[in-house]
Amino acid sequence: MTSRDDRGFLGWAAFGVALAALFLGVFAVAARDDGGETAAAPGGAAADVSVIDVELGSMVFRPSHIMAPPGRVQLNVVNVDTQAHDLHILGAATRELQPGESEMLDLGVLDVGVYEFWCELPGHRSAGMVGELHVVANGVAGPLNGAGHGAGGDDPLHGFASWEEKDAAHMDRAWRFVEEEKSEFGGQLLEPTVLPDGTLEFDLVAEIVDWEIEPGIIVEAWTYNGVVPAPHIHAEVGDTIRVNLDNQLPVSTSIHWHGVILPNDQDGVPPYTQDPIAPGETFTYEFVAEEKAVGIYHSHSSAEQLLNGMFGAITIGEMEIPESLVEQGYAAEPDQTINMVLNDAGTIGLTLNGKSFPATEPYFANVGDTIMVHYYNEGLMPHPMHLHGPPGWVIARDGIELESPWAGDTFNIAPGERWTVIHRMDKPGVWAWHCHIITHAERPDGMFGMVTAIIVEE
Ligand SMILES: [Cu+2]
Repeated sequence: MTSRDDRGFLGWAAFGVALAALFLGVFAVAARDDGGETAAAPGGAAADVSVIDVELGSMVFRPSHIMAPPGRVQLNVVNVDTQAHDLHILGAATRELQPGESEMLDLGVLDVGVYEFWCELPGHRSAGMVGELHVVANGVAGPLNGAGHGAGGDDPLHGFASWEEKDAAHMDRAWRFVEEEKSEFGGQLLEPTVLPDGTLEFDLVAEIVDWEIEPGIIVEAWTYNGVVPAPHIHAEVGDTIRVNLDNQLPVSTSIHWHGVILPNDQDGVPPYTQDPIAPGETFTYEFVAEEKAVGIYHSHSSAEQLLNGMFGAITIGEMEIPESLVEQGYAAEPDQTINMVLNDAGTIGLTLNGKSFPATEPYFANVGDTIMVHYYNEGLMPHPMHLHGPPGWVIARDGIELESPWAGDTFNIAPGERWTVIHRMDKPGVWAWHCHIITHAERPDGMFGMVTAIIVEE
């Protein structure tokens, strides 16, 4: 991976102070209630044991989707139902628990992956008693959706000796965002080869690489061209797009062009529209860009491929800023357009554009700039994205321009959706930008995951 310091970011000390103060204010009030307990050592050392509460309810696990960082995992299984249940996972199981009974189930040391659990009593599994444990590199012990209640919320110091020590750990992570050298970012524009007939030809290689999501946290990512997100493909309406996909994965694959209008045989869904692309094979997709799009291309061959990194933006044409907003002082053409791909599972974990804070990309703007943000959710749950400061206007949903834009400051992007939002940055400073499921943005030793900031200069 190449190092990157082309913006003089290390000189942003003054903003760092503002950043730290800002983040303190934001998260100091956020209640820690992630339903789980990570035995984090003071100073933010990695967790040794993750203890997660799971309730056995009426044909349901609560929560049904749980998350943990790699390492030793224990499930505190409690039967709150009026009939017996058990919990099976990874060759381990609780005994048959009667109403009111509980058992601590030790799963041992787990590596990154998705592990199914279920109740083995006759008929219970098919009635819905199934769930998933997602072990992700930057995971936090608890429900995957960050909601719910459980053990671990009793210690406001989260294992630190004092509030000063806890603050120091939080400030350290915030400062790292400012001071630490950033590694390679994915999602850069992919330059096509322009053929004599005008066709834009793009080359993609599906391959597994080591990808740094946070300094020191390197995961096995499934990628296009070795980066997460995959390179950004852009064309204009009317262009012919040709994509050569070289499959260097150990399994078959395919690309679905989500949100792009194209002929059925280019839709990338084996076996309906094509055969699976075998390991070592190359397959060529070709279609005319018929309509504007804010699309996402991704593997349609397994959840693992997609969640572990095989996703990237494909845009056709530009979303237009409505005249009604231009009249209010927004620029007719954005000063900058930002693609922000959201993920929350697989090896990539809780990330913005394949990076977890403090490794996330900082953004820069000048006072008065109009920025256009395309959000793409490639994860398993909605993420309410919140940029501090100016409100935003949703001008397009899923690449379809709205007749009436609408305003807000928090936008709940569901899996598969793409929202286009306009902001005018009218006040200088460091403006935090994060998912507002707070457990996707903060953990006991400070901010992590789905957090970045935009730095606005006079
Ligand atoms: Cu979130």
